[in-house]
Amino acid sequence: EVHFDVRAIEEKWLPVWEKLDPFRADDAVVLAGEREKRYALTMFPYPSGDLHMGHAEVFAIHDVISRYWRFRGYEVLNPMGWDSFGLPAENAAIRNDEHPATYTYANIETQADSMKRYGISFDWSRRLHTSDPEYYRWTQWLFLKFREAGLAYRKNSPVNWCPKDQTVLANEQVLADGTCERCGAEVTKRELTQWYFRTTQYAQELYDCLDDLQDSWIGKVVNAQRNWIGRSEGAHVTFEVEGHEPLTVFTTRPDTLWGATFMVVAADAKLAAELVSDEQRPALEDYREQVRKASDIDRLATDRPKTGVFLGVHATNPVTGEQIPVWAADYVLADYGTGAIMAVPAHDQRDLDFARAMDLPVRRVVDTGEDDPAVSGVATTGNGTYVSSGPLDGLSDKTEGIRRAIELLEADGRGTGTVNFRLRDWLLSRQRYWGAPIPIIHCPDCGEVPVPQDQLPVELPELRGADLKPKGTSPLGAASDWVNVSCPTCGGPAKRDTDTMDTFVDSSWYFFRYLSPNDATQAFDPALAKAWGPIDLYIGGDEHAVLHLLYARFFTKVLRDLGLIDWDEPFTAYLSQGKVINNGRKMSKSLGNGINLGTQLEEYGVDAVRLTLVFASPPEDNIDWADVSPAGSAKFLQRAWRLAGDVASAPGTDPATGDVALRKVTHKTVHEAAQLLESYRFNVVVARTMELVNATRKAIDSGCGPADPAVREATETVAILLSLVAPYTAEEMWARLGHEPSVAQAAWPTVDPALLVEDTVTAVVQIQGKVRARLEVSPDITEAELEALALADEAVVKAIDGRAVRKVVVRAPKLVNVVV
Ligand code: ANZ
Ligand code: ZN
Repeated sequence: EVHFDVRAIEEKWLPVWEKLDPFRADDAVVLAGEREKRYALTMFPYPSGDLHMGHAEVFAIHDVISRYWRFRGYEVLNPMGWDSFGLPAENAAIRNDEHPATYTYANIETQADSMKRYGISFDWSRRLHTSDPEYYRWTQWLFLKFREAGLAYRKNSPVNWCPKDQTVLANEQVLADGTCERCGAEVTKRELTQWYFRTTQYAQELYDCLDDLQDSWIGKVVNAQRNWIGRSEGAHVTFEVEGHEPLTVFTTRPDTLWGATFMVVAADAKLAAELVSDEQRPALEDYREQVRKASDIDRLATDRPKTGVFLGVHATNPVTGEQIPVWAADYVLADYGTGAIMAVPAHDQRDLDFARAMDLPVRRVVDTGEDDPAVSGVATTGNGTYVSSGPLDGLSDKTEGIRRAIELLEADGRGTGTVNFRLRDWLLSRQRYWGAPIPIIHCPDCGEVPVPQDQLPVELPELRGADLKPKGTSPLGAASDWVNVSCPTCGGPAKRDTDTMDTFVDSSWYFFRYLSPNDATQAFDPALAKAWGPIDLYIGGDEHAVLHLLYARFFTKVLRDLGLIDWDEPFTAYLSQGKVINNGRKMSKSLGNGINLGTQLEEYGVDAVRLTLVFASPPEDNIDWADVSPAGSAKFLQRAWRLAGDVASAPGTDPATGDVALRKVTHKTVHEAAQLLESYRFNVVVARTMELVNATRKAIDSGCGPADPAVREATETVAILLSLVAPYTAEEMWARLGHEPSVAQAAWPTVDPALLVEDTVTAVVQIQGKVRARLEVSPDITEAELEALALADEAVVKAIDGRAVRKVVVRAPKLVNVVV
C-alpha cells in the first residue's frame, strides 16, 4: 500500500506557493469595487522563541475562514507581522549582554520560517514589525496627532508601579489580584508625572457600541469591557464647607441624601490635605503613610476593618441643612468619582461599618420592612418607603425617588444628574528601553515641544546589555548625546523625553498599517482604510479583553474623529480561541506537561497537527492534547489521499452521469459545510469531510467503481474542503486528480439544489383499519410530527368527520392508525 511522505510533500509545495503567491491581496480590485472584500486578522505574535501550540491553534482556525472566503470569491486581506517591542527582548538583552534587536529579529526569522512551513495563507508582502523605525515613526506621529487633539497629556498622580519590571503600568495591566500582568509581581503605588491618553473622553461611546458587538463577538470580551468601563448613573451633589471650596460627591443614590450623616474624602487625595484643620493635620499625615501601603483591592474589601481620621471640618447637608463631619478614609478611592462621598450608613454597608467603627449617627430613610440598620448592623439597599426624606416621603419606588431627588437638586443648583465611568485614562509612558521613544522635547523656556514631523522617527539610541538594567528611571536618560538637543522652537538647550511608549500603543493601530506597510509618506492610506475596513473577523485570546481590544477600539474612534477613517469600530466580529492544554491543565514549565509544537510537526506533519487542532472542538473551547490523536488525523489524511490515486475518470468528465446516491452526499456536504463555516463550526466541517471520504470509499468498493464521475466529483470536493485545514495533502490530491497549479486557486463547488432534496418515504394513515391517506414524509420524521401531519390531512379530517379521536398509534415513518 502506498503512503505519502509528509516531509517530501512539504518540501515540494513550499516553493510552489512561494512562487505562485496565491494569497496576495489586490488593493486595486477592492478600490475599484470589482470584488467584495474580507479582512481577516489574527493577533500578531511577540517574537519570544519559536511558535508554540497556542499559535498553531489560532493560525489553523484563522486559516479555515480566510481560505474559505477566498474560495467564495472575496478579495481577502490576511496579513501577518510582529509586535516586536517589549520586555522579553529587553530582559534577554540584559541577560546576554547584547542589543534587544538581536534577540527580536532572530526570533522573528525563526517564527516567520515556522509560519511559512505551517502553510497559513498570509499575504507576506504586508509583513511589518512594530520595532522597525519605519513603523514606529508613525506610532510617534500618531502620538503627536493625539496630543494636538488634546488626547495625550502629562500629569502627576499616584500610579501603578511594578517593582520587578521597574516601570509604571496602566490600570489595565494590573490584574484583579493586584499583580503585574507581565511578571506577576505585586504592584505598588508611586506619585509620578506620566503621559496619558484621554480614553475617558470616549468612555460613553466605547460603552454604547458594545451593544452592537454583543452578538458578533464570541466569548466573554463584551461583558468584560462593560464592567471595565463601568458606567454608573447618578448625580453630583455639592456640599458647602465653611472656610473652604464646596465639596462635590458622586452618588448613585441621591434619593438617600436625607440619610447622609457624614462625608468621607479619600485619604490620599489632595482634597483631604486641603480640607484638614491644623489640629488634625498630624493625624492625617500619619494615616496617609499607612494608606500608601495598601492596594486598591484591599481598600475596597468589605470585610476589612474600617479606618480613618476626622478632618476637623463640617459640611452642610444641602437638603436637611445639618452640619455633618468630614472624614478621611481609605475605603474611598482618590481616582473614582470625585474622590469624596456622602456617607449614608443606613443604606450602604461600607458606610455603616465605618459609622459603627467611628460612632457616627445612622439614619434610616428607606423603610424596606427589614430591621433598622442602626440596630441590625446590616444596611438595606432595596426598594421601600421613603421616611424622614422631606418631599420624597411616601414614595416607594427607587427609580422614581432618584429621579425626583435629581429634579430637586437641579432646581436648587445643588446638584446635577450625571453618568460616571470606572474607566481611567490610559497611562502610556514606560521607563524601559525597547519601545517607541515619546517624541517630545522638554525646553526650560518653551515647555513641552513636539518633535517636528520631518525629524521623525526619533530613533532609539544604541544601548545594550547592562545599560538597559531597569533602575526606576528610563535607561534612555543615560544616553546623554541623545537626550541633549536644542529646542526646536527657541534653539536653546533642551532635553528629549526619556520614556518610551507602552507596547500596547504599537498594537493599537497595526491593522491600519497593514493596508500600506511600506508607505513612507503617511501612517496608512485613508482610501485603503475605507476600502478594506473594518476587519471582518478578528481571532485572538481573551487575555486581551480589556487591554488590546479596548485600546484598539479607542484608537479607531480617535482616528475617525481625526478624519482618517470612516468607521466606528475596528472589529466587526471577534472570536476568541480556546487554549491548548494537556491532561486537563494549562501547559507550564513547572508542571512539565508542555507540548512542543516542533516535535509534533516532526512526528505527524503540518497537516495532521492542523487537522487535529481544528477537529478537536469548536474553536472557542479548550483542546486537551491528551484527548486527541494526531496519529489518527495522519491516518485519515492518507485515506483521503488514496482516493485521489484511485479515481480513474478524467478531469472534466460530466458528473451528471454519475452515481446519484454519492452525488447527493457530496452536494449535501458542500451545502452544509458552507453553513457551518459561516457560523465557525469548523470542527463539524472536518467531521463532514471525513464522512464524505468514507462514503466515497464505500461507493468505489460497492459497485460504482473508481471510474464513476461521481467518485471524481466527491474526491475533488474532499480536496477543496481539506485544503482549509490540510493544504499539503489537498495540493497532492489536486495534482493527482490532474489539476494545476494549486488547489488554493480552485473554486468552491457549486451545489445542485436538485441533489439536496431529501428522499421521502410513504406513510399510510388508517382510520378504523381502513386506509384513508398516503403522505410523503422524511425518513427522519418524529412520531409527534407524523401524528400532527396525519391529523391535519384534509382526507383524514373528512373521514373522521367530527367524531372524537380515542386513540392514535404512530409507527414513524410508515404508519398512523386512528381510532374514533
Ligand atoms: C451615597 C450612597 C448611598 C451610595 C447608598 C451608595 C448607596 P458605583 O455603582 O460603583 O458607581 N462612591 C462614590 N465615589 C467613591 C469612591 N471614590 N470610592 C469609593 N466609593 C465611592 O458606586 C457608586 C457609589 O459608590 C456612590 O453612591 C458612593 O456611595 C460610592 F445607599 O453615595 B453612594
Ligand atoms: Zn525652547
